[in-house]
Amino acid sequence: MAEVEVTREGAVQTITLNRPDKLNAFNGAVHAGLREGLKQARDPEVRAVVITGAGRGFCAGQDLTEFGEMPDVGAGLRATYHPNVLAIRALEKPVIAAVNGVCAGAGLSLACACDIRIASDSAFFVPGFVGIGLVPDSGGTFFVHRLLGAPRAFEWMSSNRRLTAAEAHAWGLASEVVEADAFEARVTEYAAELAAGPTRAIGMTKRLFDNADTATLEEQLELEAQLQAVAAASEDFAEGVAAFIEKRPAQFRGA
Ligand code: LHQ
Repeated sequence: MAEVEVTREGAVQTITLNRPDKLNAFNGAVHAGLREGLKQARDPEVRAVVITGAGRGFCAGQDLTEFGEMPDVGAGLRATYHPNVLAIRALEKPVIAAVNGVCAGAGLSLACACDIRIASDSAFFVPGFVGIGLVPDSGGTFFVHRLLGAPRAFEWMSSNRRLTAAEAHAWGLASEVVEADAFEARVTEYAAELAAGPTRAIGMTKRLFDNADTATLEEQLELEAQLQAVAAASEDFAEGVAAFIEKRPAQFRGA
């Protein structure tokens, strides 16, 4: 069976990391499968993407038994992890990390690179890196810092403390925690809701928030004005206004 499975249900594409006996740890095949899945997700018919894991893990980070695949660590990161992290940020549509279980190391970085994290109550989050004498990579410092703020991010990432799903929720790392039995159904429902939204506006909102991290107020105002002009010219805006006036739910088409 493939190390990464890509399926599509309506406008939702699901990418499932599929090495359950290794808690879906990354190896070359997982990187390649994820890359292919993210490439397919560029299809305009796809309006929401879910990344999840098979079995009891989301992803345990780098496969430590196949570490030999990467004799030059810096080059290895650049060639494997980086393109996928950048591809998630470049997708102009929402990417949900459906954190079904254990989430560690570069698996934590992957979840944090996504736009939204929903966690099963059986999931837990652990830095991993410091546990084996490494620094956070694959965007771990970038995203965790932004999600939690520097003091909490540093304290956590230097401690290797296991966060329960409830703690992750309290910290704002996960937007929602769902009972394990109801998790899949809730993810399906949530992804379908997002996929029925005004995808271009949601995608541009993502771009704006990413830009806001480094922009000045003047630059941000300017980009907002530019992208609002694009949004205001979209079919979905016309539909949104018509639906409001006609007092009916909008039927967005992502166009
Ligand atoms: C694994 C793994 C794993 C292989 C569980 N590899 N088998 C990038 C590239 C360059 C440099 C290196 O760094 C990176 C980025 C990184 O991601 S570094 C961080 C790598 N990840 C870790 O250090 C986490 C290692 N795993 C753990 O600490 C634990 O397994 C966690 C806390 C994730 C889960 O603990 P448990 O729930 O107690 O499960 P377990 O430890 O029993 O694991 C289940 C199985 O999965 C087990 O195999 P076995 O044959 O004994 O059943 C583990 O060996 C295997 N597994 N993580 N990363």
